[in-house]
Amino acid sequence: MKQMLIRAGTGVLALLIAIGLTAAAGGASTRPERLGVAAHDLVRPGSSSASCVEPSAMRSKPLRNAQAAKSALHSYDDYIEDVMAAPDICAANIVTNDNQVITIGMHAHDRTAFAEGDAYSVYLDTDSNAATGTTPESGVPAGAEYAIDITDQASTLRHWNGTAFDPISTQTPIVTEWVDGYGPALEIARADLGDPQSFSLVYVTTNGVDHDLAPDTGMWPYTVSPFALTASRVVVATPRAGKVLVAGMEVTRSDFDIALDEGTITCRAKLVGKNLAGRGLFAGDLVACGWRIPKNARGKRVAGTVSVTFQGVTAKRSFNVRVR
Ligand SMILES: [Ca+2]
Ligand SMILES: [Ca+2]
Repeated sequence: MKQMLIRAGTGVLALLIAIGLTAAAGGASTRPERLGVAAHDLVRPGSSSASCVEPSAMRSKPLRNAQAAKSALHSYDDYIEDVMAAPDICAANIVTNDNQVITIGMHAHDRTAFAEGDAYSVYLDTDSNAATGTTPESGVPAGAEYAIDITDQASTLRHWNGTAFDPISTQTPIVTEWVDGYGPALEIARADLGDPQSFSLVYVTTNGVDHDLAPDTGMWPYTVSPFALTASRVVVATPRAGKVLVAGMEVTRSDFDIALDEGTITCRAKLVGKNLAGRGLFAGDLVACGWRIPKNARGKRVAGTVSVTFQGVTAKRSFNVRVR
């Protein structure tokens, strides 16, 4: 399963990191202190109702820190203890997007796994018009064009045909996993939802005739953001003749406010107009490049760039230093 998630994309895996469950993700390298307020502060492994905020703190707002002003990560909180038998949706329900997928996490604080009798769905109003789509009934909110039914490892999609839901196949499988200490999480291709630029959503859990709708009335709005990479200042180690010159930068991805650790790195540098051969790698939270400096280069200048491209987006920084 983990391998499948890694192959399928970073979304669910990154969600594990974003909510502070790095260990469950199999050793991802992002450190908790790099997370924003993210659900890191709201969710802990084995969380109980105590980790859900009080109703007075109900929020629907972007999760962001000063460093990642372009964050796409949003968190939504539901009341707890508003159910009889259905899984109780809690705080820190998460939605985010990159250029290809939308990642949705549902925090069910009183469950530890998918179980017989429990059902989980997300209803989406993809034309942001509550007057079109579903008519409300028990366990179904008004205005939805799509419903994702979340099941172990593979979820399914239904589309509203005007009077009822039709099951539809997706071009890309809806990658799904139960995140320990949190609840179900999935990533769905934007194209499979008609690539909406904004939508509203309602989380629904069911057990028997009991439901938890989150929010209780209406829907939570979400606006899709263009995927963005934010590069820090480039840091260059003291360049010495005959040694490897190393330059690196931190690049934050907008979907999870975490360091980018995938993509294509390009390393370019010139020593007085002559190209140096470079090599790039992801090292911890850094995108790093290395170039071997000729032994006779002392006192000469090296001008270079470190760049990384992921999902068609490039982050690039330049430097110009004198060889010691
Ligand atoms: Ca609830
Ligand atoms: Ca609608």
